[in-house]
Amino acid sequence: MKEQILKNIEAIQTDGKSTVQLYNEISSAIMREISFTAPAPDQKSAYYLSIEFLIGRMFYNNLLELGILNEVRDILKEKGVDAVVFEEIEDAALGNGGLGRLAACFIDSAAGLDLPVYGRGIRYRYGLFKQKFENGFQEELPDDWQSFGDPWGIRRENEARVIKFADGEVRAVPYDMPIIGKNRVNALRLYQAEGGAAAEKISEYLYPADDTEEGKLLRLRQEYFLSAAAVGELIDAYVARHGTDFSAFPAYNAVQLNDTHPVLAIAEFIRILTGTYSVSFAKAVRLAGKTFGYTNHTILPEALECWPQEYIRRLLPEIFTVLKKLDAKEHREFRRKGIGEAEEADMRIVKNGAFSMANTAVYVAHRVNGVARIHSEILKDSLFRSAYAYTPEKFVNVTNGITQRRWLMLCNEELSALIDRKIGTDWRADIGRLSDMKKFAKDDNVLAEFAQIKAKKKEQLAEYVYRKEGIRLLPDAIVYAQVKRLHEYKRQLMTAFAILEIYEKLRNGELAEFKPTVFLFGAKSAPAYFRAKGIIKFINEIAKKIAADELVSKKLQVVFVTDYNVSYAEKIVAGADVSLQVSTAGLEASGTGNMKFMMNGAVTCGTMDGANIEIVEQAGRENNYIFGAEVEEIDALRRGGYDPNAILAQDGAARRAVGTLVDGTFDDGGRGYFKELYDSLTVGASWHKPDHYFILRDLPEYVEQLLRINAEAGSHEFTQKQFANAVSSAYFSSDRSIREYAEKIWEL
Ligand code: 26Q
Repeated sequence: MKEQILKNIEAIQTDGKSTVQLYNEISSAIMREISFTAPAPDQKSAYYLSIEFLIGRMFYNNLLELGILNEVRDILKEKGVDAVVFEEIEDAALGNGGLGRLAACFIDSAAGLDLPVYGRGIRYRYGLFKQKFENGFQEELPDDWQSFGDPWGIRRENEARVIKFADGEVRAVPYDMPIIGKNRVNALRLYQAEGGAAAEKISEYLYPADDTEEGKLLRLRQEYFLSAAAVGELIDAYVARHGTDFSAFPAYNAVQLNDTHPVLAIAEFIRILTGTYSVSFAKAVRLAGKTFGYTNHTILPEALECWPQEYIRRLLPEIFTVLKKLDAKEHREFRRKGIGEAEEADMRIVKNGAFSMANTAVYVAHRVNGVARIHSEILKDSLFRSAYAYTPEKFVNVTNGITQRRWLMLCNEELSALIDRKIGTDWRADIGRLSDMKKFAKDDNVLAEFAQIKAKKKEQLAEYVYRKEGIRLLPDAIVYAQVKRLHEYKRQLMTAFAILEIYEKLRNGELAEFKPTVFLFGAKSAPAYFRAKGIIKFINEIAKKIAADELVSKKLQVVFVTDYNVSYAEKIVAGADVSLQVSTAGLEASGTGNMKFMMNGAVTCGTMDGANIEIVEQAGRENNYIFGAEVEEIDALRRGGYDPNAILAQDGAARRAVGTLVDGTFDDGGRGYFKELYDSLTVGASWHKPDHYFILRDLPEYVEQLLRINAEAGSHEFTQKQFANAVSSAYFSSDRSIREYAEKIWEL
C-alpha cells in the first residue's frame, strides 16, 4: 500500500496548481489505496458516540500514521513544493474543546492498538466558529471547512437511514473517515442530515444557539439524530448476522456515551427492541445496561443536561414513553429497596420535572466513569453519591490521555528525534518505553540538547504567531501559556490579575531580575457567554496597555492569539515553557492540554485539580509549581466564611488589579462587560456568590509561583524540571486510557 501511495503521489503533476488543489489530489491519491478494516466476524466492537470530534488537520497526521511523512516531503520537494504549504488548509473543527479532542485522541489510539473501536458523530456543515478580534472583542465567523474540499470523507449513500421525529423524517447519510493505525484503518463515521431545509438544519452547526426554545429543540434534534442513527445501524447489523434474539447483543457491541449528549441512544435502543422486536421492557433495559457505558466530563450544574419532558413528548413521543417507563421502573425498584425520598429525588430520571440525561445514563449503564482520579472520586462523593451507595460496582475511573502521535511525534519532531537517538525507536510503537529516557535526567549533554530543542520550538512558535497575528514575541522570553476553552472556572481572569500585579511591580522597579516573559492566551468564548467575552476583552486591553508601555514592554508581553485551534495548539504546546492549569480545585474534570504541555517538556503551574494531580505524581511535585486551595479547603470555603471583599480590603495589589475593571484604566466600549466581571467578584451575579471561583483566595499564591518560575527559568535546574516532565509523560498516552476502557468497560 505504502509503495503504491508513493507512486501515486510521484505521478501528480504539481505545476500551476493551487495548494488546495494539490492537497485534494494528494489526499485522494492516498485514499485510493486505503481500505477500511472490517471487524473480524464474531469479534466484539466498541462504538464511541460523541457530539464532538475535534480531529484537527488530517493531512500530516495521516502521512505520519502511514509512515511516509518524510518520503512525501522529499517527493514534493523535488517537485518544488514545500510540504509546509498545506498548513494553510484549515482543519475541520467539529468540536469545541477537551471533550471533542479526547474523542479524536481515543479513536487514534484505538486504531493504533489494532482495536475495533469506531467513532460515531455528526458531520456539521459548519464547525466551531472562527474567531476574530475587533478592537479586542471576540467576533464569530462561520467555519466553512468544506471549502477546502473533503478528500478524506467517503459518502455512504446506500447506508443512509431514516430518522423519525413527530413532525417529519430526516435522512442520516454516513460519511466515513479513515483513522489510520499500523495494522488497521478504522472508520470514523459522521452522519449528515438531509431531506430538505428543515432536515439539513440538524447538521448545520455545532452547538446552535440555545437561548430560545427553538434553539433548544434543535439541539435535542441533533442529539436524537446522532443517537438514532448510530443505534439503528448497530441493531440492523446485529439482526442481519444473529437474528432477533438479542441476548448476545452485548457480546458483540459496546457503546460508550461521551457525556450526556448521546444518552438518548439508551432510550432509542429500548424503543426499538421493545417496539420492533417485542423484547420485554425489563430485558431491553438489561441488555441496554450491558451495552452502554457513560463517561461524565463535568460536574458543573449548568452543563448537566435536563430536557423538559414537554420537549421530548412533542418531538419524540415514543422516546418519551420509554423514559417515563424507565423512570417508573426505577421508582418501583427504589421503593422495593427502601430508598428514602431525598435520595431518590437525587437519582431519579425525572428530576425537577425534567428528564435528567445523567441520571438516565447512571441508572441504565453498567459502567460510569470519570476522567481523572480526583474527578471519579468526586462523582462518587458528590454528584452521584446516592447511586454510588447502591451500585458501587458501576463506578470506575479512566484517566484521560492524549495521542503521542499527534502531540509529540508530529508536533515535536525534534524532541522525538532526540528520544530516538538516546533510546532507539521502540517507544514509537510502545509509549511505555519513553520512561527509558529517565536515565538521562542528570546527563548534561542530553539536557543541553533538550534545552536547545525547546528554544528551537519556541522560535518556530514565534514565527507562527508572527505569521498569524503580525506580532513579534519577545525574543528568548519565558513563554507561559494558558490555552483552553474560555470559562470562568478555568480562571483566565485570575491570570489576568496576576499579570496586572506583575506589571505594577515592574513599573515600581520591584522586580530588578525579572526575565523577559510572554503570556500567551488562546481561547474561544461561547458566543452568548457574556462574562467569558468580557474576560477576552479585558485580557486584550491588558495586552495593549503593556505593549504601549515603553519600559515594561521590553520585559513583559501579553498575546491573545486569534482563533485558537488544534493546529495552533500543536505549535504552542511544543514551544511553551510553562503550562498554566489554574482551575478552581474540583472543577476541571481532567484537562488534557496539561498533558500535551507536559509531554513536550513544559512545567505545570497549577492547582491540585483534574489530571494535574496525577501529572505531579508522575513527574514529581518538586518539578512543578503547585499552589492554591485544594478541594477540601474549597468545600469548606463554600460552606461559609469566604469573603472576597475582606481579602480585597487588605491586599492592596489585588485591590488595584481588580479595581482596573472599574476605575477607568480599561475601556470596554461602554458595553458593561467589565462592571459585570467586577460585580461577579464583589457582590455576586446571576445566582452565584461573590467570587464563585475563588480567584482572590488563590491569586497571591499564583503571583508568587509565577515569579518563582521567572527566577528559576533558564537555569540548569529548570531544564531538569522540564525534562523530568517530558520523560514522565508516558502514563498520559491515550493508548493507556483506551486499554483501560477496553478492559474495565468494553470487555473487548
Ligand atoms: C451542555 C448543555 C447544553 C449545551 C452544551 C453543553 C455542553 C457542551 C460542551 C457541555 C459540555 C461541553 C464540553 C465539555 C468539555 O469539553 N469537557 C472537558 O472534557 C475534557 C475531556 O474529558 C476534560 O479534560 C475537561 O476537564 C472537561 O472540561
